[in-house]
Order: sequence, then structure tokens, then C-alpha cells
Amino acid sequence: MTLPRLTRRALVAATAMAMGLAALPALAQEHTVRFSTAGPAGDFLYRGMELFAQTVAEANVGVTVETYPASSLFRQGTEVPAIQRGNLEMSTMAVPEIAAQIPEWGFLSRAFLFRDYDHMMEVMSGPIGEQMFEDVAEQMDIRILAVAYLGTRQVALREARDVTTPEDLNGLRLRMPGSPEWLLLGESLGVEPTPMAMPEVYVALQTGAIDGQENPMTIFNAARFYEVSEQVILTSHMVQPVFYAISRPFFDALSPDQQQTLRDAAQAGAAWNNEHRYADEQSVADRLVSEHGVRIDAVDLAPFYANADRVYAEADMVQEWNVELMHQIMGD
Ligand code: KDO
Repeated sequence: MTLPRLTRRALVAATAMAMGLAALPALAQEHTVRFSTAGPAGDFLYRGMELFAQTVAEANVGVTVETYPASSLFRQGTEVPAIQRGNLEMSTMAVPEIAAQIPEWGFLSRAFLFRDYDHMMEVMSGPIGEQMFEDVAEQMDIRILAVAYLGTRQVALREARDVTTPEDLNGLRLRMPGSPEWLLLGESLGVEPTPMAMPEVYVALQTGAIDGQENPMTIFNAARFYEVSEQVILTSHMVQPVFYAISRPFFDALSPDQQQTLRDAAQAGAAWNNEHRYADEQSVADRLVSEHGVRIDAVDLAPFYANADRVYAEADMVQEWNVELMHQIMGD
């Protein structure tokens, strides 16, 4: 049966329109990723996030990334619940935020767990890291796209003092981030752990509301804590990973091309952070001394290891940890 000319033309026009419209959503459906961190804008972590955003933009796959440093969009500690409620897409999640919902992983915030950067990255990219990523996806509805090295955390004091044992730190109000694992870590160092969000720390040091804080020296530098602190004590008490964390429902709704673009960009942003952070850590102590007159004290860590062993052995929180994995990592 031949169709009347008009109908055939109408059919062709309708088909063309349908095909055109079918193509539109993939291009027109712009997705926006809001990416929050408590990290200072000048720090390597945020600069790696900017590279992530730029890499995604250049891929032109219909995804835009907005980056928010220094808790400018969500207060530190509120990012993960915001992601889980659909009010935020990404954050630089830390282990204590995982432990708050999956306690068996709390051991990853133990003082003196990882020996150094290579050890931490080997664990995070091996079966233990893989298991944690699976648990986070299943139980928190969050996908981890990359592991960023935040640095090796050191105690820093407002006013210098001679410190050879944790007892020398007793009674000092050392600011820690707010979760229970951080406060226990502070206890293991011998201090009076004082919970406070990162953006409030500078002024608290300036006014004497706290006696010190602990962060990697690269963050101490980026946050200009040398302006309000006299001393760094090389406790090296935590070799810290943070994670490029994204809402699982948001991510899984993207096209395979968009997902791969975000994965590749996250790896690039984290790799940039890791490479520059590690390199900077080799010289930042010398620069803090020569450029800012910071006193930097090496210390025999044996008394600190012993104090930490005692505190963690007595802590109720440890009952919920997967201590088998912890001892596997520590090799003890
Ligand atoms: C901090 O608040 O001291 C801390 O270093 C804790 C880390 O877990 C991480 O949240 C970090 O802040 C932010 O990424 C900003 O540097």
C-alpha cells in the first residue's frame, strides 16, 4: 500500500523531529556537582579539586562542577549527611565520617596506624581499601572515586615548650576536629582534646582559646597557622587519607560516559594533590623555620607509641573496630 504523498512527508518530518528530540536530553541534561571541603583554598587538596572541576568541564559531557573551599557551602562535619539527603553531591570525606556510620572502620583513624605515605596508599589501593569502598557504597550510599593524601599530621603549639613525652602535653587544650575518633586520638597524644571546626581554628589560636592544634605541615602552612603558633612537634601521629566522595544515587543516574569522566577526573585531581603534597612535605619544615621562624622539634616517638597503645587498649570505642584488620595493617 503506497502512502499518500502528504502523509509520507508528514511521517518523515515527525520521525526527524522525534530523532532530534531524542538526541536533545543527553546534551541538554546539564548535571551540577557541588563539591565541598573544609580545606583552605590555598591548600593542595582544594587546588586538586579545581583541577578535577576543570578536567570535567573540558570533557564537555554535560556535567559542571562547583567547588567550595573552607566550609563555604556546608559546615565541617555536615557534608556527608548533606550528600545523603541529596543537598550536596561531593565532599572530601574523612575516615571519622565513615566510622560515624560504619564503626568497624574506625580503626583507620587510630594514631600511628600507617608508617608513611607509601604504606597508606598501598593499603587504600589494596583489598582493605576495596572492602571499605564497598561498605561505604552499600551502607552509606556514597561512592569513593579517589584517595587523596592530606598529609602527615603534627602537633603544633601556640607557645613553644620542651616536649619529650605525652605527659609534657597533659592539660594542653589541643583543637581536634569534632568526632569521637578525633577526640580519642587527642587523648592518645596526652592532650586535652578540644573539638572545633577547621575555619574557627586560626582565631582560636590568635586569642588563646586553644593552646594548639594538629594538622599536616602543608595545611599548617596553607592556613597560615605559623602567624599564631610558635612550634611544631614532629609527632607524625597520622598519615591521613581523605576521599573524593560522591552521592551514589546521583552518580549512578549519570551516563556511563559521564561516570567515567568523573572517575578519571577524580583520579587526576587526587594524583595532583598527592604528588604536590608529598613533594612539599619534603621542604615545608625548612621553609617554616627560615621564612616564618617556627621552632620545629623532632621527638623520640617511643613514649608516644606506648601512650597510644595504652589509651586505645582501654577505649570502649575500639570494641566496635575491626581490630583484626588494624593489627594486620600495623603488622603487630
Ligand atoms: C581538620 O579539620 O583539621 C582537618 O585536617 C581534618 C581532616 O579530616 C579533613 O577534614 C581536613 O580538615 C579538611 O579536608 C580540610 O583540610
